[in-house]
This record gives sequence, C-alpha cells and structure tokens, in this order.
Amino acid sequence: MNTADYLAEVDRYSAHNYHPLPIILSRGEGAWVWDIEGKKYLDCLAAYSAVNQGHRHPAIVAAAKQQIDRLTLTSRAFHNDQMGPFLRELCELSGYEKALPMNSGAEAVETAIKAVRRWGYRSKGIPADQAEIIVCTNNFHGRTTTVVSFSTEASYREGFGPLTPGFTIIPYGDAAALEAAITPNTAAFLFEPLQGEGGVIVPPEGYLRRAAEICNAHNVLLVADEIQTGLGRTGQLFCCDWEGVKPDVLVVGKALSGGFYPVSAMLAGEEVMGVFAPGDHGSTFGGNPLGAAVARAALKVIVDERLAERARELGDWFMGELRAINSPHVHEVRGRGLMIGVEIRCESGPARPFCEGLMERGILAKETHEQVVRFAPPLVVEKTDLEWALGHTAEVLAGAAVKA
Ligand code: IF1
Repeated sequence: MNTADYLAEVDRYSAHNYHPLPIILSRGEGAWVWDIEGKKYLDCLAAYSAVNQGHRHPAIVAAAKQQIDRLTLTSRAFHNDQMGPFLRELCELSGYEKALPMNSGAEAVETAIKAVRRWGYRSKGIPADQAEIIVCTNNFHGRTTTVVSFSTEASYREGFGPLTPGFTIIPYGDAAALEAAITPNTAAFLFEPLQGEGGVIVPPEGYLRRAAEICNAHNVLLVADEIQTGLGRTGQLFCCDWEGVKPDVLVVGKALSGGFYPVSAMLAGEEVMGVFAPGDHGSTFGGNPLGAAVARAALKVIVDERLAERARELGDWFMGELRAINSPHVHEVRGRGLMIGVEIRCESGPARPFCEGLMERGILAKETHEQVVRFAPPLVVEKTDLEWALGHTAEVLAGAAVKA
C-alpha cells in the first residue's frame, strides 16, 4: 500500500474527527519520524508534548519490554509491584503528598473536578450541588462532556449538550477577573499556566503568583493543568515553577509515559485526596503495572537527561532565531522553553499552508487556532536539528502570502 491507499482506507473506515496532514508515519526515533515512503521529518509537535523524551527512548523501550514479559494489567482489585514505586517517585519528584493514577489527561482533569467539588462540600461547607469552578477563556482540558461544557470553543461543545453546570469563565491572564469571580461557593480555579491549544498564550508576568495569592486568600483550590506544559516542556519541571507557584492540585499526563502508554495522574495533599474512599473513583487501567513501569522510566529520563534545562536553553535560542527571521507574515513569536508559537498575520492567511510548506521540507509542525504555527519538538532534539529546521522555516515564512 502507498500513501494514497492508506489515506483512502482511513477515509473509509475512520470517523472524520481530525484533519491530519496527508502523511502516513511508520517509524520514529528521537526527534525524527519517517513516513511509509521513507521520507524523514523533524517532529515539531511531539504528539502535543507527549513525546518529550523523544520517540521510542531506549530506556523506556527496555522498561516496557521487561514489564510486558512480567505483568501488564491486574485491575485495582489487587495490588501490583509497580504502582507504589511509581507513585512514590512521582510524588517525590513533584513535591506532593499523594497521587491518583488515571490514563488520559481528560480523565485526570475529571478526577480533579470530582475531588475539588467534594472538598468544597465537605471542607469548605459549600451547599450540596452548588460548587463552582472558575476556568478561563480559550481553555483546553480535554474532550469529555463535562470538560467541554466549559470550553469557549463552540465546535468542541456544540451539539454535545446538555452540558455540565457549575463553571464560571473568566478572561485568561486577568487576576482581577479571578478575584471578582470568586463567590462563597467557589471550590477551585482550574487553569493552564501557559495555554497550548489556546494558541501558545503566555500569561502576564506575575499572573501565576497573583492567582495563587488570590485563591489562598479566599480558600479556593488552585488547580494547574500541566498535562501539556509539565515535565520539562516550558523549560522548568513544571510551568508553575517559573513563578515559584505550587498549586493545591496538579494534573499531569502525556509525557508522563514518554508516549508509550496513556498514563496520567492527579497530585494533591491529603486534605484534598482524602475525599476519595475505596470504591468512590477509579478506572480499569489506572495504576496498571505496565503503565507504571513505563512512567517510572519516562520520569527518570526527564531527570537524568535534564530535559527541562535543555528545553529552556534550546527554546530561548530557537525563539530568538525565529524572531530574527523577521518575516512579513509573522505577527509574533512567543512561548516558553520548547513550547513555541509563531502567530501568522491574518492578512497572510491561516497557518495551515505554512505547516504544509514545512511538511514539504521535512518538518512537522501543527497549526493551532487557525493562525499559530506550534513548534514543540521532543526535548531531546539536537541543536543541529533545529539549526537545520531554521533555514527551511525562514524560507517558508519568507514565502509569498499564501492562499487562505
Ligand atoms: C485532541 C488540543 C493540545 C491538553 C491539556 C488536558 C488534555 C490535553 C492542557 C487532555 C490534550 C491534546 C488532545 C488532542 C490534541 C491535543 C491538544 F489541540 F486538543 F488542545 F495538545 F493542545 N489538558 N491535548 O493539552 O488530555 O485526554 O488528550 O490525554 O483532543 O485533539 P488527553
């Protein structure tokens, strides 16, 4: 089969819930992937930051293979010999008392929503079913019905009602709006310390610290969704570290497993995690030994290979170089670490054609919110790889305004 055959097969049998670039990938290694025609691409999406460690990191491959030959799934009806060590290592690394393992990021966000609501009723005295959670415009926290209930992207929620109530939407980056939105029934503030899908939006300096102060002053839990920004992506272990903020609840996923297996978790202290009694919450695969073994290896790679520091050093340099291209089509280059967005001017058309031009040159970058080309390669990317990519990116960004 060739590319056309694969595309026809997917078109025939798959739901059309995505609009992927027309390439069929078949192999990955480090920051590079190959399609079935043998063409090589620098992966500047890293599966939306789930492959921070690079494709098929050998240490994670070894851990996965070893665990596959021992035990893969027990359910939580029984203990296994990987979950305890995984959660200890995750808590020690992140500085939290407890962790609840789940699978997808959305599941971990849902877990946090359940936990903060129950905390609101039991510890803050919010009347039953009156808990409010404050969220931001342009948020992205997953695709479940409750989570899309508070999305400000119509296409993510239109036609999926009835929607879940209990969410208050405020402008992102506006600490005064946060304080104004708090009521006696507010249980938590759920936010991304840097908005990914929202278009790589970096909040104003001091926003994270101010939000933490406001939440603390009003007995509101600060819940950071670091599923995409966490685990080294923005140049710190967690993006909140940029302002020395430690959220009451931290949600992680994606690179937690290095792209091998869906592993996510909600992290908190006993005062929040204690709302869960046996049987209150769970999932078939949450905390399974294969996912735990893989996540242990994935975390070790992040620490041993100093991926957060690499992201910061390479990201600062790469953003400077992107800005120096000085393309007439670029409105702004922004981001932190290796979570970078290049916003294309509206008069130059949408970002997608620029992504297609990059693809033709062997660079995979994905547009977000029409106008932004996202550059988020695996954190193991070599500087020489990025230097190579810069030349091609400069040519694509210098290209004539492209068709809308
Ligand atoms: C898609 C977006 C990125 C996330 C944050 C929770 C989740 C995600 C900050 C849910 C997941 C993924 C989902 C995927 C594309 C991608 C994405 F474009 F959708 F928004 F990265 F920006 N919080 N993001 O970024 O985690 O349940 O997917 O494991 O749904 O299209 P998940």
